[in-house]
Amino acid sequence: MLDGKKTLFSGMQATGNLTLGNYLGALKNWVTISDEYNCFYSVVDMHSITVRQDPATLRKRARILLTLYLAAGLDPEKNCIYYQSHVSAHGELAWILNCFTYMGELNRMTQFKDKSAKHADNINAGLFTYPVLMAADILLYQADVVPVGIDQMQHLEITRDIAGRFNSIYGDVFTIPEVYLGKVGAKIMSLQDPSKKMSKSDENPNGSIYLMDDKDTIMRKCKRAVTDSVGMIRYSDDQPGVKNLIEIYRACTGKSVDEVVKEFDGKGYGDFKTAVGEVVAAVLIPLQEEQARLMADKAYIDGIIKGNAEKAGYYANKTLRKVQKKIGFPERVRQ
Ligand code: ATP
Ligand code: LTN
Repeated sequence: MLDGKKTLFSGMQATGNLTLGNYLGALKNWVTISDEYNCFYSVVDMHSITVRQDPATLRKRARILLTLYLAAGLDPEKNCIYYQSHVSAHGELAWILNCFTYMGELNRMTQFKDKSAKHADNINAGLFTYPVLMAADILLYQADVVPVGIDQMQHLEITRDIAGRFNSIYGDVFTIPEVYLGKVGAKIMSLQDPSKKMSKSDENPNGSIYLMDDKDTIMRKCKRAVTDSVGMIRYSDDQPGVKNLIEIYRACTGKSVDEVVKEFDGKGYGDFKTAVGEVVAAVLIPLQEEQARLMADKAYIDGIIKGNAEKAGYYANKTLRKVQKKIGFPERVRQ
């Protein structure tokens, strides 16, 4: 614990184009809670290569993601924003934790099942041990809380299990992290199929609003969103499409469900969808402008990348050395 504050860790993969789901379910919550914690926010590029990546595209997307963290409002002086691959302790701890994780545990992970079905030609060992690297990310910083969307809860559970197992053998080495679920926007669904989460790897681009979509595209996608034939704007599981649009509207405006339902009482789906498009655009367009401004300031961004990697490395190595000592690796010789 630093300055009496607890520690928070989270990360996002630099794969695909980020969606409104990533923003409302993750990034936006990160900004809201960042003052309360000592925060580490990583661009988890090592996780990205569990799926084949084009090198130039990965590099570009990683930088875009890092600047999006800043554009969303995370202050790089107060929050440690860095590339996972710049801190070698992640890979080192992941190897150690691999030896404390059971195949059976990893076999139960739904993300592994989903991703191996999607990438049947490349079911690599990294995809299988992905949650172990994620556990290493979190445990290296002794994180107390980890804000993620609902889809990542299972990975948080396995992290807690691995940490508890390690601690029960070697004493209190790791802080056992708690999951932090945002109250609003924890699961934004696809606009085309409200039974599926909005995802950057969806083949149907109309299902997702991308953070970089222009206003016309945002409006078009909202207008085309799948609803139902009920014709009433209600927050009900029987109307998953409408419920999802209400969720998006309230996450973008800060209004409550009741307020939204009242606001659109008696109105048709057409008006409602247009209003959803407007509030989404009002959130995304300024974000895009700020991201573009930051991206152009190369020296400033490079300074953040370097300084924060050093800071993250300092904390990560402290934990790594402790772990290495506990498990019996030979001490380093100091001259
Ligand atoms: P992929 O399609 O590649 O699996 P993804 O869009 O699901 O990617 P991740 O990189 O897995 O995104 O997630 C980054 C963060 O965004 C995580 O904390 C995740 O829980 C959150 N997130 C992703 N999609 C949604 C969504 N539809 N609603 C709310 N949160 C989401
Ligand atoms: N698996 C996460 C990304 C991720 C992460 C982490 C999130 C990697 N390491 C550590 C929180 C903490 C995802 O796909 N969203």
